[in-house]
Amino acid sequence: MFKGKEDFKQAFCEKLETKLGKQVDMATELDAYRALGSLLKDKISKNWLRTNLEHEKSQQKQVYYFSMEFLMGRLLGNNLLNMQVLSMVQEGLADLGLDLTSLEESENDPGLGNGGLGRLAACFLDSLASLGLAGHGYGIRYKYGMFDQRIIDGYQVELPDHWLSKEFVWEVRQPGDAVEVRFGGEVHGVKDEQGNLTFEYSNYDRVNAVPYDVPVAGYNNETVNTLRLWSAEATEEDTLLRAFNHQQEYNDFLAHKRSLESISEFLYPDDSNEEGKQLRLKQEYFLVSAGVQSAVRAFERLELPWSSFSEKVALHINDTHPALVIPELMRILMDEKHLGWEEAWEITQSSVSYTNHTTLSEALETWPVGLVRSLLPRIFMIINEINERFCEMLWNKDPGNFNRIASLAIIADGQVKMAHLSIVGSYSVNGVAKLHTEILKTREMKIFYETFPERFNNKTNGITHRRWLMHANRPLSQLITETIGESWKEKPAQLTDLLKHKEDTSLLEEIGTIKQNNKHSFAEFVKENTGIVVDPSSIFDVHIKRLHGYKRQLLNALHIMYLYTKLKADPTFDMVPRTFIFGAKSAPAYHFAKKVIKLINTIADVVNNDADVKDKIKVVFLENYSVSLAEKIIPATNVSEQISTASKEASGTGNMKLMMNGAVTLGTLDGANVEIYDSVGNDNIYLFGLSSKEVLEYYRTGAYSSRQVYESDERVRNTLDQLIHYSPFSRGETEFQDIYDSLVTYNDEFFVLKDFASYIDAQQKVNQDFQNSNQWNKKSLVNIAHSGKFSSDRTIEEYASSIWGIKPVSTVR
Ligand code: NBG
Repeated sequence: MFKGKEDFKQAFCEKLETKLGKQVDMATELDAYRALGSLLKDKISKNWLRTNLEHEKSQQKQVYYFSMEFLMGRLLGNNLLNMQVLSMVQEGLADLGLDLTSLEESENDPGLGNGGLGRLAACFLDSLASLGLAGHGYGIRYKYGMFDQRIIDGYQVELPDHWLSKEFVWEVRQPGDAVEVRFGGEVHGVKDEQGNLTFEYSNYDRVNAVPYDVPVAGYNNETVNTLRLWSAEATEEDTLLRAFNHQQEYNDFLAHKRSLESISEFLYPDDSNEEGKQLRLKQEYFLVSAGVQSAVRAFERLELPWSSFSEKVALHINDTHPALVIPELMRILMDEKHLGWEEAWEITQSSVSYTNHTTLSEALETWPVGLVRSLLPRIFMIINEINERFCEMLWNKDPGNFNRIASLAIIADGQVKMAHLSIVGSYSVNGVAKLHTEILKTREMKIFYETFPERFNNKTNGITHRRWLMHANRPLSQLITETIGESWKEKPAQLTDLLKHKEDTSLLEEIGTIKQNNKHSFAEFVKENTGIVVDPSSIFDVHIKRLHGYKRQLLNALHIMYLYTKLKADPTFDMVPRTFIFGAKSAPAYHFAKKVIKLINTIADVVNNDADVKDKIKVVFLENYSVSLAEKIIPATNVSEQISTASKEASGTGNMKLMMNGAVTLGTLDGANVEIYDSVGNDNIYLFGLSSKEVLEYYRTGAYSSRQVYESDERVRNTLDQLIHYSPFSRGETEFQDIYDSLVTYNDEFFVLKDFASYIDAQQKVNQDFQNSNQWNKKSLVNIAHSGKFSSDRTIEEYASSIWGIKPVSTVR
């Protein structure tokens, strides 16, 4: 690393010169960021090579985490932290007249993910490296990541995300490791000399998968793993060996090339929603085929028999998107390595493990048989064979039970069911929070659970405390260290030591002061970016996540309308001033969600401009919610809104980041909220609403009537009527009629009205409790203290020991 500050400064100036041909006084912030980033990458590369050599030498089992999404967020700060040079670099830059924070802001957010699922993958990579485990990510290098959200006239507008425009300094293009991926064409069965059937392909399209490797450096150790992002390019044969006789041929060639390269062009901006588009299936197979080929190559370098494949390689699939790993590995083992079905199946099934991230039916992937057959003919044959053998096994176990076979089959009703393929082809299926896993076992995947009980297990999600506490909230992190020592950084479970100090009033005051300071800085940010002036002593009440019906931003919005109306009617109504902060992107085609964004912005407009209430309520909708924005909001939050309809949120991870920063959860007993509640106890969380059992029972019986709630509860009625009758919110327009209809006419799928009364009560309690700052700070402390359990280090340790069977390779701990 660097010998000291002076050494760093010299290296930095040299880098500016050699990379950019500039001196410090000529460099812009972007220049300085690029120089600093590549300097760090050079430094990381030594350990990167060392890690790879060590893995090869020790023949360490390698985990490949296949995910269509890696929502990494900015890497500069994270790498400085993990390499333990943050303060030194900050000081060195300051000597040169540069401000590290501004440099960090120059980095584009690599937003290669939608939300929780992609961010989880990023936290996992950080934990794998920090625990010295050999685990790597395989993903796609989308040219355009998650869209850039703008709010215009209250509506969401999507702009392309040009994240590569500033150069992504961390990546290394590795054309030498490119592999070919094939689509379409025909498959022929051919008998070889021994009379064995083999398969040949013809007339297919091929595309080059070129890897770009990003180093993932562990915290305070020498491990550097790899995030390998694949990019689609036309093959050399397709581009070079052509003579164009006519303009038309050239045009056709360009169109063909463009269509091949479009595979890695953009990320589908749909969260928990399956779109079923052909290009998406191409993307999935592209990732899978490139990744499996590359993992197989690495295994072959060990020169071991195929029977030891699963001792050396673990292929993990992040939801069903990469489920084609199963037939692709079968294809390679059979068609290229000439293994028989039985042996190939044994290897595949003992190497693949699968995480389920949702029970929402609209998110469960299925693909039309015709599409899979034409796009991936050989893969389809293999899926078909897997299905037939599986159905035969079911039949032998329980002859005549057609219903069971029909409900478990991988191919049924003209569709390939990816979740079924994933369960049948893997040795481990895990849910992401206790409640979610329970729902999988007892409801959504009940019959599968009965068929393969030993495969099912729970791994409650986690988040990296390095990014979300140590980096995002340095003052709090320092206070914790002053109070309980340094070791929580390596063993976050030790945060519980804070509990010994929960009666220490001066510590509680310091926790309050840090929160207050964070709120001040955040208020500045809000003012600069939105023009809205918010009061840092008001309660910062935060709802940040994708916009989705089940996440119920609408419930929050209706409650603000209710409060506003109450304040207007009774100006003496006593409440602690409250700032409601939202950050949320909606899928571009999700019209209802977009309407909710418009409603929130309309409420903001009304409330923020009404002199009668504006000291009491402010509403801020922040544009373009992203990892880097989350890092600013979370340390400044008092109240964490986790108000999904019980049973719908598989886990949630924002809930964990917020508690780790001392916010108190206001939530339903859903996802990981249940485990947060178990940890912090009743006094340190605000619960409300239906339980998951009640919700599921209502769905089963159909006994819920939202109209009944509407008619019997005046508060509900008065609030909802303002959506459609003349009011400051509707302004006489019919814009919000569809929201009203979804709640009243179409029976409120997500029980917003049913939970409204108990939400009001819980909010009222927050309002009261916040007034006792000592007690409130104590709640903060208890939340921080119990958040160590939700570190992704704990989660990854569980995956490592009970799914992948791997141990740390090298670590200086
Ligand atoms: C999401 C769930 C969240 C969960 C994350 C990470 C999908 C399909 N699922 O509740 O909705 O926290 O996955 O597990 O994006």
